[in-house]
Amino acid sequence: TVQPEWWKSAVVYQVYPRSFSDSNGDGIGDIRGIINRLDHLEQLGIDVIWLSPVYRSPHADAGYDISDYEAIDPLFGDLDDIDELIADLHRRGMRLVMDLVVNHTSDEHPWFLESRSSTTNPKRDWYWWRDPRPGTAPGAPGAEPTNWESFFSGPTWTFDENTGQYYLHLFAPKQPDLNWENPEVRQAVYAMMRRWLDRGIDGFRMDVINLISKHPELPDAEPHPITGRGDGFPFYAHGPRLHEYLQEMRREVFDGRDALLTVGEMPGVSTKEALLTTDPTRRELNMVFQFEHVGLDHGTSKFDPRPLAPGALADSLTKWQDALGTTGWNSLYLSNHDQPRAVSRFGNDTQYWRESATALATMLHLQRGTPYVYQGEEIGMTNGHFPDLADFRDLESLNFYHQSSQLGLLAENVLDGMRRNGRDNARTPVQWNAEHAAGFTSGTPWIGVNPNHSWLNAEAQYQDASSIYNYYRQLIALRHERDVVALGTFTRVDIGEPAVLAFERAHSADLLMVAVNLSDEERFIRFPTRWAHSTLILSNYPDTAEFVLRPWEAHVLTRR
Ligand code: TEU
Ligand code: CA
Repeated sequence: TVQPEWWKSAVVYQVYPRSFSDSNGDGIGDIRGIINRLDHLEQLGIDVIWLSPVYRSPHADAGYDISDYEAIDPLFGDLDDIDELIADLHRRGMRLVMDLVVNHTSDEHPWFLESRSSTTNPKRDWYWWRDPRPGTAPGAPGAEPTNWESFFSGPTWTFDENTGQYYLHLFAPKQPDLNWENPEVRQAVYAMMRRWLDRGIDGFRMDVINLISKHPELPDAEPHPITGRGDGFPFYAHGPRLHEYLQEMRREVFDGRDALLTVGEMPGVSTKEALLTTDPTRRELNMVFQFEHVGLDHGTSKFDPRPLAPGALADSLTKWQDALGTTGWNSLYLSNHDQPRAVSRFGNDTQYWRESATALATMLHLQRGTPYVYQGEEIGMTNGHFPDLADFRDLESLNFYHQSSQLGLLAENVLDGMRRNGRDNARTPVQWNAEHAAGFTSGTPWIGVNPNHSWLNAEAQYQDASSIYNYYRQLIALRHERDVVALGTFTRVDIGEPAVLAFERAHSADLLMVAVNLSDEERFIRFPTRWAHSTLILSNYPDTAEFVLRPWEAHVLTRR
């Protein structure tokens, strides 16, 4: 029989380097800081680190704006540090996946500097240059070639005086979109990827990879009554050549190498597109990050959060389990550097902090797919503390705030939305101990440390058998010990309580039943009779009560 791919039984841990661990006291995390903390990850049992960008960058979007794909930003260290990290990880039996941000570069990347220098430059066509809209004054509002709203507020086009044309940027003006229609662009990207793999890395997390193929005609969107701009998503996402590009990348970069981990970040992806991308017979990617469950609480925008209906999260995740089934493959995540903290968003970070953090982890890690742990999640870190506007750092939040009065929104409401759903929540320093700056830095951290580090920190959890950290260790160990966790089928079991997610996993004769109460209330439950004689193998409460799951209680049962 064929061995299943290694990444099916792996657990990935995302490191956001800026906020993980600072080794030199400048207040910004760095690669040496990661090397110094590898015991924490090895003890946890994780198999892979996904490292957010550490490449040379002007940091307009915290490193997701890259000016040199093959150099390390001096803020984070140098190539020797990366080589040491790779060697150290491999020595410990762990792997390294790097972030690949190739929908766009920085406007300071030499490719773009050349491209913008003249309309006849050989790299002109490496980016999306277009004339102003006919009959308008170039550079004036409304003269943009399309009316699309960018992810970070404002138009997706910036006028360049020098050549009288606009360039496209789906994100910030400092993040011009590469033109993947041009085969030279694709070959340059593939060559760069091959050099990283030759260096010894084990895969890529591909930033907004579903945006690389655009609708070639660039049609206008339905305009918003105030801004005149609209959502161009149908025209710049999942374009006609996406799957062709992914298959080409597979051939040009991955073929002939040991199995790698490839995960595509795909905001707005449908189950149908995700299945096309992850069906192994189509030879594209191993898995994708879908966004449905992290959009459930969005109102008119992500900064207008709405309460979640009980069961909404469970229903959405179940839908994805069923849709990808045994053909595709899911990546399982509740948080990352772009999302608020999972325990604050989906759990109860006060009264049931420990219970809800462990319940959510149980629900996620025992589904079919590859789970991702975002740094700090394993100790139950909560949303940050941002009393004033000046406490925020992220351009997405700040840009939105500055254009919000135009939209008739109240500043205080927008600030509240930023506190709830802003990306800075995930970017406060990892809380290592109760000391200065939570042990993250000896200097002044680039963003405020959460004051709750006095009690919420890694050191306090290592020795405590009932801690969130030690619960994650058990969950991860379970995946490594029993094939059913990675490879079993998933079947939801309706136990008549929408706030309880119960499901069976089956792999040959090995069976698991997982039941998680995703609410603050006690819920009565009855398992199907076939589970009458079973063994409880994991729970997040110290004892069990019959027929009832207490708030955020999780049970894992097995039978043969
Ligand atoms: O994010 C893409 C994305 O669509 C969103 O998650 C985005 O961050 C935003 O929150 C939408 O409201 C990826 C990266 O993960 C993110 O950090 C980058 O800012 C972005 O691409 C651009 O590279
Ligand atoms: Ca540093």
